[in-house]
Amino acid sequence: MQDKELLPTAKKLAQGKRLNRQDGLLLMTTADIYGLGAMAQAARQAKNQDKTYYILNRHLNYTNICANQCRFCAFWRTENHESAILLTPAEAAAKAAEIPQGQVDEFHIVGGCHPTLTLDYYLELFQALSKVHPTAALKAFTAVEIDHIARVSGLSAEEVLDALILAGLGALTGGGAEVFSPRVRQELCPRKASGKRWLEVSALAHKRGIPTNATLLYGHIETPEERVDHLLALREQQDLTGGFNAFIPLSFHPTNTFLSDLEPTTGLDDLRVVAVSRLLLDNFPHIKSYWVMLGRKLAQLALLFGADDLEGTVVEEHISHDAGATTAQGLTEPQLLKMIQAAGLKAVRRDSYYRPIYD
Ligand code: V47
Repeated sequence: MQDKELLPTAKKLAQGKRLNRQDGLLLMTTADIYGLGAMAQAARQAKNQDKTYYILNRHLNYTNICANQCRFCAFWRTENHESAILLTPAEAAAKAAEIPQGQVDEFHIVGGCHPTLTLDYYLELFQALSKVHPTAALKAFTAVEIDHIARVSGLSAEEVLDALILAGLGALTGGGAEVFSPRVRQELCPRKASGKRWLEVSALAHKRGIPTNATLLYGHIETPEERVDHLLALREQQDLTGGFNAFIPLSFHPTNTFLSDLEPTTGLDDLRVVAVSRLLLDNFPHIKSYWVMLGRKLAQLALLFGADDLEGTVVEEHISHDAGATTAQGLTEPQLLKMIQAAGLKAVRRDSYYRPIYD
């Protein structure tokens, strides 16, 4: 360990003790990336051994029309914009029908917060997709979308979740969490549901047996303290409800956003956030290395810095590509296998609930 200041934290980890805010801040600011990485990798090994998960999935964005218009986002459009998109359920089903049977285990469905679509649209979307691929799980919407759909439909979030669950909802995605700090939210996404509400809606899903994911959008105006506090708020919620499956750090992509003057994140900062997440989120089963945003090479390296999940085949991605991501739109199963196996790890094809399909 080069950074001797990390020794008390390392000792706590060796004794199986939980890290606190001070530990988190030291880890989030140390220059000792190898020391940090070694601790995170030990935690990954203890939790998941060599297993590295991936899924055959499709990302499906049903609309980019969004009432929130966040300053960090290049994906949203106003309703009358020439590149505004709103798929009808039939159009979404036609896209899904292009996928051969057995080649999709999950639809990852997210969109903008559309100003007028009500619950019926989302139920029809589920119905249409399930008809084409009845065995694919519907991992759909962020906690922010659930809150938004409820308000537009004149319903409670509980009612929306119950109706979606009856229609086949299997899990919520982890987006919309951004940074919980009210300061950051006020500056970058003032119209979006608060961090407190994001956590509340996640808890409502957990109480109904619906697992969810969580994210942190980092690398813009947030401070190390705000990163750490975000992670600790997630850990606290997980202690209460236990329904989070994976945490996904999302590296900010500035192109075409209101923050386009900012530099993208560095590789070392990306690895740092993965590693610190693994160490602070001791009650999260999985940390995802999202290759779409990290890039293939860094995503592979992150598998040796605490991450144990590579997301999946994805196939079509708009949110980070609209913001300048230069990664492929999708990867094939052999490409994912090569990344995992070349890191000396054991690839496990999973379903949406982290049950092995084969390994
Ligand atoms: O909610 C928006 C973020 C999220 C930008 O749950 C940006 O398994 C970077 O949540 N640069 C959507 N990020 C992606 C997401 C996700 C991805 C993969 C897997 C899962 C999962 C969830 O992307 C948004 C927002 O936080 N985002 N704009 C940007 N310019």
